[in-house]
Amino acid sequence: AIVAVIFDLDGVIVSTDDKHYEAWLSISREEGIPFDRTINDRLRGVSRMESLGIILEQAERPYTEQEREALADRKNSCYQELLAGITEADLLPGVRDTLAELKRRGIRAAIGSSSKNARLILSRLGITGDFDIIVDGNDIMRSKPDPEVFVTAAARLGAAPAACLVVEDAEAGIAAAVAAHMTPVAIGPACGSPLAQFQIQSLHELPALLE
Ligand code: B16
Ligand code: MG
Repeated sequence: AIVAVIFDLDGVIVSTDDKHYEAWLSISREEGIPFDRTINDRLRGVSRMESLGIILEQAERPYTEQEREALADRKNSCYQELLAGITEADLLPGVRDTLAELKRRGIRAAIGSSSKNARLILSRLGITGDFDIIVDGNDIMRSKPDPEVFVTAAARLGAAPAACLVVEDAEAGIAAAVAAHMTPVAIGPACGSPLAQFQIQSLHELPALLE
Protein backbone atom coordinates (compact mmCIF):
# COMPACT_ATOMS: atom_id res chain seq x y z
CA ALA A 1 0.00 0.00 0.00
CA ILE A 2 1.03 3.61 -0.57
CA VAL A 3 2.22 5.27 2.68
CA ALA A 4 3.48 8.58 1.26
CA VAL A 5 2.90 10.92 -1.65
CA ILE A 6 5.83 13.05 -2.83
CA PHE A 7 4.70 16.13 -4.71
CA ASP A 8 6.79 18.10 -7.14
CA LEU A 9 6.26 21.81 -6.46
CA ASP A 10 6.43 23.96 -9.62
CA GLY A 11 3.59 22.92 -11.90
CA VAL A 12 1.98 20.49 -9.43
CA ILE A 13 1.21 22.48 -6.27
CA VAL A 14 1.52 25.97 -7.70
CA SER A 15 1.59 27.55 -11.14
CA THR A 16 5.10 28.96 -10.75
CA ASP A 17 6.07 27.23 -14.00
CA ASP A 18 4.65 30.27 -15.85
CA LYS A 19 6.77 32.59 -13.75
CA HIS A 20 9.92 30.57 -14.50
CA TYR A 21 8.98 30.92 -18.17
CA GLU A 22 8.45 34.68 -17.91
CA ALA A 23 11.77 35.18 -16.12
CA TRP A 24 13.73 33.10 -18.65
CA LEU A 25 11.94 34.87 -21.49
CA SER A 26 13.00 38.29 -20.28
CA ILE A 27 16.64 37.15 -19.89
CA SER A 28 16.65 35.53 -23.35
CA ARG A 29 15.21 38.68 -24.93
CA GLU A 30 17.87 40.84 -23.30
CA GLU A 31 20.54 38.48 -24.66
CA GLY A 32 18.89 38.07 -28.08
CA ILE A 33 18.57 34.30 -27.67
CA PRO A 34 15.54 32.55 -29.19
CA PHE A 35 13.28 31.04 -26.52
CA ASP A 36 9.73 29.68 -26.62
CA ARG A 37 7.26 27.40 -24.79
CA THR A 38 8.66 24.28 -26.48
CA ILE A 39 12.14 24.97 -25.15
CA ASN A 40 10.57 25.93 -21.80
CA ASP A 41 8.98 22.48 -21.47
CA ARG A 42 12.50 21.00 -21.42
CA LEU A 43 13.30 23.12 -18.33
CA ARG A 44 10.60 21.62 -16.15
CA GLY A 45 12.15 19.96 -13.09
CA VAL A 46 15.66 20.82 -14.30
CA SER A 47 18.01 22.88 -12.08
CA ARG A 48 18.65 26.57 -12.71
CA MET A 49 22.15 26.14 -14.18
CA GLU A 50 21.11 23.17 -16.33
CA SER A 51 18.09 25.15 -17.54
CA LEU A 52 20.42 27.95 -18.58
CA GLY A 53 22.59 25.43 -20.43
CA ILE A 54 19.54 24.31 -22.43
CA ILE A 55 18.63 27.93 -23.29
CA LEU A 56 22.21 28.72 -24.33
CA GLU A 57 22.09 25.88 -26.89
CA GLN A 58 20.32 28.51 -29.07
CA ALA A 59 22.91 31.23 -28.42
CA GLU A 60 25.14 32.47 -31.22
CA ARG A 61 28.24 32.62 -29.08
CA PRO A 62 29.73 30.70 -26.19
CA TYR A 63 29.17 32.04 -22.65
CA THR A 64 31.90 31.86 -20.00
CA GLU A 65 31.26 30.30 -16.63
CA GLN A 66 31.25 33.77 -15.09
CA GLU A 67 28.68 35.05 -17.61
CA ARG A 68 26.53 31.99 -16.92
CA GLU A 69 26.57 32.63 -13.18
CA ALA A 70 25.59 36.25 -13.79
CA LEU A 71 22.73 35.28 -16.13
CA ALA A 72 21.43 32.68 -13.67
CA ASP A 73 21.50 35.31 -10.89
CA ARG A 74 19.63 37.79 -13.09
CA LYS A 75 17.01 35.19 -13.91
CA ASN A 76 16.57 34.36 -10.24
CA SER A 77 16.16 38.02 -9.26
CA CYS A 78 13.55 38.42 -11.95
CA TYR A 79 11.82 35.19 -10.82
CA GLN A 80 11.84 36.28 -7.18
CA GLU A 81 10.24 39.59 -8.12
CA LEU A 82 7.46 37.63 -9.79
CA LEU A 83 7.19 35.38 -6.72
CA ALA A 84 6.53 38.41 -4.54
CA GLY A 85 3.11 38.54 -6.19
CA ILE A 86 2.01 34.98 -5.50
CA THR A 87 -0.87 34.26 -3.19
CA GLU A 88 -3.08 31.32 -2.29
CA ALA A 89 -4.89 31.99 -5.56
CA ASP A 90 -1.87 30.51 -7.35
CA LEU A 91 -2.42 27.11 -5.72
CA LEU A 92 -3.40 24.64 -8.42
CA PRO A 93 -6.86 23.05 -8.25
CA GLY A 94 -7.33 20.34 -5.65
CA VAL A 95 -4.22 21.00 -3.56
CA ARG A 96 -5.94 21.72 -0.25
CA ASP A 97 -8.60 19.01 -0.63
CA THR A 98 -6.01 16.42 -1.58
CA LEU A 99 -3.69 17.26 1.32
CA ALA A 100 -6.63 17.09 3.73
CA GLU A 101 -7.72 13.75 2.29
CA LEU A 102 -4.20 12.29 2.64
CA LYS A 103 -4.10 13.42 6.24
CA ARG A 104 -7.46 11.80 6.89
CA ARG A 105 -6.14 8.53 5.51
CA GLY A 106 -2.85 8.69 7.43
CA ILE A 107 -0.81 8.99 4.24
CA ARG A 108 2.14 11.33 4.56
CA ALA A 109 2.87 14.19 2.20
CA ALA A 110 6.28 15.45 1.06
CA ILE A 111 7.70 17.99 -1.37
CA GLY A 112 10.41 16.84 -3.79
CA SER A 113 11.45 19.91 -5.79
CA SER A 114 14.53 20.93 -7.77
CA SER A 115 13.92 24.54 -6.81
CA LYS A 116 16.09 26.46 -4.37
CA ASN A 117 13.11 28.79 -3.88
CA ALA A 118 10.78 26.01 -2.70
CA ARG A 119 10.60 27.06 0.96
CA LEU A 120 10.04 30.70 0.03
CA ILE A 121 7.15 29.68 -2.23
CA LEU A 122 5.56 27.32 0.31
CA SER A 123 5.71 29.98 2.99
CA ARG A 124 4.13 32.59 0.71
CA LEU A 125 1.34 30.10 0.06
CA GLY A 126 0.98 29.37 3.78
CA ILE A 127 1.21 25.60 3.29
CA THR A 128 4.69 24.78 4.67
CA GLY A 129 3.16 23.00 7.67
CA ASP A 130 1.00 20.78 5.47
CA PHE A 131 4.03 18.70 4.42
CA ASP A 132 5.80 16.21 6.68
CA ILE A 133 9.06 16.59 4.78
CA ILE A 134 10.41 19.14 2.29
CA VAL A 135 13.36 18.25 0.07
CA ASP A 136 14.43 20.90 -2.43
CA GLY A 137 17.25 22.13 -4.64
CA ASN A 138 19.34 23.10 -1.62
CA ASP A 139 19.38 19.52 -0.32
CA ILE A 140 20.59 17.72 -3.42
CA MET A 141 23.66 17.45 -5.64
CA ARG A 142 21.99 16.13 -8.79
CA SER A 143 18.69 17.36 -10.19
CA LYS A 144 15.93 15.38 -11.93
CA PRO A 145 16.02 13.01 -13.86
CA ASP A 146 18.43 11.81 -11.16
CA PRO A 147 16.33 10.17 -8.40
CA GLU A 148 18.27 11.87 -5.55
CA VAL A 149 15.49 14.30 -4.54
CA PHE A 150 12.87 11.54 -4.23
CA VAL A 151 15.21 8.99 -2.64
CA THR A 152 16.16 11.61 -0.03
CA ALA A 153 12.50 12.40 0.67
CA ALA A 154 11.61 8.72 1.15
CA ALA A 155 14.62 8.17 3.40
CA ARG A 156 13.64 11.13 5.58
CA LEU A 157 10.07 9.85 5.75
CA GLY A 158 11.35 6.40 6.62
CA ALA A 159 9.23 5.05 3.76
CA ALA A 160 10.14 2.26 1.34
CA PRO A 161 10.41 3.63 -2.23
CA ALA A 162 7.87 1.08 -3.46
CA ALA A 163 5.34 2.55 -1.00
CA CYS A 164 5.76 6.09 -2.39
CA LEU A 165 3.78 7.75 -5.11
CA VAL A 166 5.31 10.72 -6.98
CA VAL A 167 3.22 13.45 -8.68
CA GLU A 168 5.10 15.27 -11.45
CA ASP A 169 4.47 17.72 -14.29
CA ALA A 170 7.90 17.12 -15.83
CA GLU A 171 9.19 14.36 -18.05
CA ALA A 172 12.50 14.60 -16.11
CA GLY A 173 10.58 14.16 -12.84
CA ILE A 174 8.71 11.09 -14.07
CA ALA A 175 12.05 9.57 -15.10
CA ALA A 176 13.45 10.41 -11.64
CA ALA A 177 10.50 8.68 -9.94
CA VAL A 178 11.00 5.56 -12.06
CA ALA A 179 14.73 5.56 -11.24
CA ALA A 180 13.78 5.84 -7.55
CA HIS A 181 11.53 2.73 -7.90
CA MET A 182 8.43 4.75 -6.99
CA THR A 183 5.02 4.97 -8.66
CA PRO A 184 4.98 7.91 -11.12
CA VAL A 185 1.79 9.93 -11.60
CA ALA A 186 1.89 12.43 -14.47
CA ILE A 187 -0.09 15.66 -14.35
CA GLY A 188 -0.52 18.27 -17.10
CA PRO A 189 2.48 18.55 -19.42
CA ALA A 190 3.94 15.21 -18.27
CA CYS A 191 0.85 13.34 -19.48
CA GLY A 192 1.88 11.35 -22.49
CA SER A 193 5.21 10.46 -20.92
CA PRO A 194 5.61 6.75 -21.75
CA LEU A 195 7.07 6.15 -18.27
CA ALA A 196 4.07 7.49 -16.35
CA GLN A 197 2.06 4.77 -14.63
CA PHE A 198 -0.95 7.04 -14.09
CA GLN A 199 -2.05 10.27 -15.76
CA ILE A 200 -4.30 12.83 -14.12
CA GLN A 201 -5.60 16.22 -15.23
CA SER A 202 -5.82 17.69 -11.73
CA LEU A 203 -5.03 16.69 -8.14
CA HIS A 204 -8.75 16.03 -7.61
CA GLU A 205 -8.15 12.69 -9.31
CA LEU A 206 -5.33 11.66 -6.95
CA PRO A 207 -7.23 10.14 -3.97
CA ALA A 208 -8.92 7.62 -6.29
CA LEU A 209 -5.49 6.25 -7.25
CA LEU A 210 -4.78 5.38 -3.64
CA GLU A 211 -7.71 3.01 -3.28
P1 B16 B 1 15.12 27.51 -8.93
P2 B16 B 1 10.21 21.60 -9.51
C1 B16 B 1 12.00 23.18 -10.73
O1 B16 B 1 11.08 22.95 -9.71
C2 B16 B 1 11.36 23.85 -11.92
O2 B16 B 1 10.44 23.00 -12.55
C3 B16 B 1 12.44 24.22 -12.92
O3 B16 B 1 11.86 24.87 -14.03
C4 B16 B 1 13.46 25.13 -12.24
O4 B16 B 1 14.51 25.47 -13.13
C5 B16 B 1 14.03 24.40 -11.03
O5 B16 B 1 12.97 24.05 -10.16
C6 B16 B 1 15.05 25.24 -10.27
O6 B16 B 1 14.38 26.32 -9.67
O7 B16 B 1 15.77 28.37 -9.97
O8 B16 B 1 14.01 28.19 -8.18
O9 B16 B 1 16.14 26.89 -7.99
O10 B16 B 1 9.34 21.48 -10.69
O11 B16 B 1 11.22 20.47 -9.35
O12 B16 B 1 9.47 21.91 -8.24
MG1 MG C 1 7.60 20.71 -11.80
